Amino acid sequence: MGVFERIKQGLAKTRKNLTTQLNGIFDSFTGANDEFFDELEETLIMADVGVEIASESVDRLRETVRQRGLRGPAELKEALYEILMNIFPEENSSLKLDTKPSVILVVGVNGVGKTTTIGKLAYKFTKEGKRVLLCAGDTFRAAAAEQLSIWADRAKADIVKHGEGSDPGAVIYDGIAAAKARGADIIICDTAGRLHNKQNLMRELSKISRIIDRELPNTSRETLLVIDSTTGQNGLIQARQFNEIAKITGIVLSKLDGTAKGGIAFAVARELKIPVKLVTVGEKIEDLLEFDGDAFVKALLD
Ligand SMILES: Nc1nc2c(ncn2[C@@H]2O[C@H](COP(=O)(O)OP(=O)(O)OP(=O)(O)O)[C@@H](O)[C@H]2O)c(=O)[nH]1
Ligand SMILES: [Mg+2]
Repeated sequence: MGVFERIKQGLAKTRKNLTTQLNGIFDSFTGANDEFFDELEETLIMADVGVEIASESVDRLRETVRQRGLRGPAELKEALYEILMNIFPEENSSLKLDTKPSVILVVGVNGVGKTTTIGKLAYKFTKEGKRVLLCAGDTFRAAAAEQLSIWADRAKADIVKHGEGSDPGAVIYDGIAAAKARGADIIICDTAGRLHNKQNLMRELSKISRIIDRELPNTSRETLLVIDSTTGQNGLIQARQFNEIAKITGIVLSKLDGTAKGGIAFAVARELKIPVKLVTVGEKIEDLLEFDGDAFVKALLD
């Protein structure tokens, strides 16, 4: 199955909701009148696109219709497609991992899909022939390292882990040493999503970050924030908080298969000004896709 088909499948719930409604609006098109634009705006808001983006997009569509004298539903749909696509930044959203080793630090609140995403990422890289080492930096939750070990096995990646309650900084330190000794291409670090309080989490993440900087200066690093797309606009609040703690270089929008409100991708792209780099569309090891704004919008409006 091609990437486009997989994103379409991953968006099945959103498509059933948003796409069906959009098609309904365009099919019963009787003219570009207030009623039409109001309905369109409402539909976009319901899909979690965000009030601001919905109203802006509809205003721009109104303007485009006027300027270009658009009449038919197909023309309008094409114009909407262009407007929505422009919400995603032009810049290349692929991971920048140019050095050996490179580091990916994965952060996010508990349960969003960090560990699962790491397993999928590891699999993607080992399939490309890369040597991957996972660091079990979530020492807070008892079963966390065990869960990561299972993914390491599946993905044929190495893993460095310590016991529960140990210092995640020490795990990262050992992981980096092991990666250097074994000639790993990519180090992927898991982190705790839940600590006793925000200060602890902040301290822990900045410590991990400092150790990476110190032990691997001039190394490509991605700090990926995983946002659960089923939590809707709440994910945006989390993202702002994490961005204060660590410099986030990319967003992973997880569980896109589990929501009818995939419009959150637009809100994330626009409001955070951080590129969405990956999406996950299921619990299986291959359910990770590189994000492509063009394909995403096409899959929604197709
Ligand atoms: N449907 C669906 N479920 C997912 C996806 N990604 C992860 N999950 C599920 O979400 C749950 C939490 O995933 P984890 O990877 O353990 O999340 P985490 O962020 O590591 O959680 P903590 O370690 O507790 O902070 C698991 O049951 C996963 O199977 C996805 O893309 N789609
Ligand atoms: Mg985890």
